[in-house]
Amino acid sequence: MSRMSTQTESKTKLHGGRLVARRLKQHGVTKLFTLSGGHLFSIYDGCRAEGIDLIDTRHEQAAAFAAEGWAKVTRTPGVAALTAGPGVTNGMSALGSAQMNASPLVVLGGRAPAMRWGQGSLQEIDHVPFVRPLTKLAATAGSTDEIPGLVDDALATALRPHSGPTFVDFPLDHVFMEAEEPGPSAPLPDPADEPVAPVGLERAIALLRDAERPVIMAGTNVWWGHGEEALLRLVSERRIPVFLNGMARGCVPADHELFFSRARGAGLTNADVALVVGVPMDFRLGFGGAFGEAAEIIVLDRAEPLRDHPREPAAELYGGIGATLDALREGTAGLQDATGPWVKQLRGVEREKRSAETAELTDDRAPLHPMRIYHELGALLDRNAIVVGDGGDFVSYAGRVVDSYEPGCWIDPGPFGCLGSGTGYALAAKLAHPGRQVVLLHGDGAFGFSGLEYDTLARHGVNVVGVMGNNGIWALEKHPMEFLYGYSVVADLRPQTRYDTVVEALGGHGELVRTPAELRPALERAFAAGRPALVNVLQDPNVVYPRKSNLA
Ligand SMILES: Cc1ncc(C[n+]2csc(CCOP(=O)(O)OP(=O)(O)O)c2C)c(N)n1
Ligand SMILES: [Mg+2]
Repeated sequence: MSRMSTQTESKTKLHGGRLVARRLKQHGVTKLFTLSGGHLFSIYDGCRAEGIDLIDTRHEQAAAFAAEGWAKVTRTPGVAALTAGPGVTNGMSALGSAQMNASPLVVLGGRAPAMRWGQGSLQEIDHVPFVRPLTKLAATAGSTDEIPGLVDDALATALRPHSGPTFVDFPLDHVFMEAEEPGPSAPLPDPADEPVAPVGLERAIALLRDAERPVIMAGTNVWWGHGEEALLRLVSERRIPVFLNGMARGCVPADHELFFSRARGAGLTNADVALVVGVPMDFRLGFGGAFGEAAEIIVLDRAEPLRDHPREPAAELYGGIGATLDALREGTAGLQDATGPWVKQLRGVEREKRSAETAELTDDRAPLHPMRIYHELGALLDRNAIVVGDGGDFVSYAGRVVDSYEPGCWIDPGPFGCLGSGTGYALAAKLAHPGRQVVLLHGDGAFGFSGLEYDTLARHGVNVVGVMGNNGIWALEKHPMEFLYGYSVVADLRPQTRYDTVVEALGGHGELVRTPAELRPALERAFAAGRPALVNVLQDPNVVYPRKSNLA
């Protein structure tokens, strides 16, 4: 050990950065998202030697969100390397986000050298205590020999249920020195191996079998747990209306006869039995209050919850989502004969609510109504287009009206709600699926956090199409504050800023849209531009999103 080296080849020993890269490669990692820092040079050298692509951003936040986005669209670990000190602190919002989204994000940190620890090296700070509350594993490599095992552990722990972020940092001396590589490690955990929930099944089956108005409310862990096919089978064969949020969107296609979105209020409040799968009863479900008081709740998740359920479930199932959904389907033969009137009732509500949207979807005003923007955009989207949302009200509207037909097609920040996450997510989504449309919806406020990443998109030839709802305000804050106080502060932006010319200056294609008639041709040019593009759509700031609550 202990010879400083930047060589990539050595007969029996490899430098620490090469060891990092070899473990990543063995486990199928093909991209490393990063922003340069000397503490990371040996990891770059290792990646170069092992053929792992280095994708460099303009802010570590974007690198870390890109890694989380990679995880979201591939269901494999997304990996970011962040330099010591400020590199790691800049990645913390993405760690918080990944924790709430259960995203298998792996952050590799640079770190001041161990041999000088405590003497005041550049950027010397102990990351572990401040990333630990955000991660499932946070550790420092104690020597070069420890590196391979720690990288294996960080990847496997990130994937194991409940999935979530992990962190390892590498002291400069350890990651530049050499050690022998141990033999190959165990393969990463596979959700297909997760067994059926060992308890609760009989009770859950009994509840469902007697139901007349059953619903399924499914969320993000269905996607992480690879439960989408079993979910579709259960829904289709037992004819249970289904509502989706988070990363479960698209698990049942939007045009499936049992999929509902506008009828969610009616469905959840009037259900007699609700199967809540892969999603906590958090604010999005009114802490359980979204379901009627008399509803019997069956909870299914990949593992026991990280916090107590806000209301008592009638049955709890913790195990493989696919296996358990299949067992529920097998145990409830005949249920489909009972749900006909209920499905019909919800379909009526769904139809009525959808037709009530027509006026807004075709609204002629200039600057535009956000619904009109989505009406025009929707007409150009492929069935497997990936839509990333990053903004306030503009994205809330999208969440209501943009339909998903396949899972992994709707990417939003999730319950952490971090503005600025979208550019990293979109970068990763398009790198993972270069043949598919990737559309990035920006609020004009949100754009400020990561708009300079169009430089990253342009440098790496990643042709994301951005669509901005430019209302010159932080609408999701301005309107509620005016409602509460009769005035607003710190809620205004410059009106009509030419973010499209900013994107042009960064090497992209820009479009400015002032009227509805200009929008579709501008979108078509953006999709055909052969460069990352931003369609800057001037949007009416007076449109108030019909919001019930946003904080609790
Ligand atoms: C990092 C971060 N800072 C602040 C907020 C609070 N916040 C939520 S929505 C919003 C307004 C977003 O404005 P914009 O992106 O222009 O979208 P609009 O609501 O105008 O459509 C703000 C400031 C947040 N969610 N994340
Ligand atoms: Mg705005």
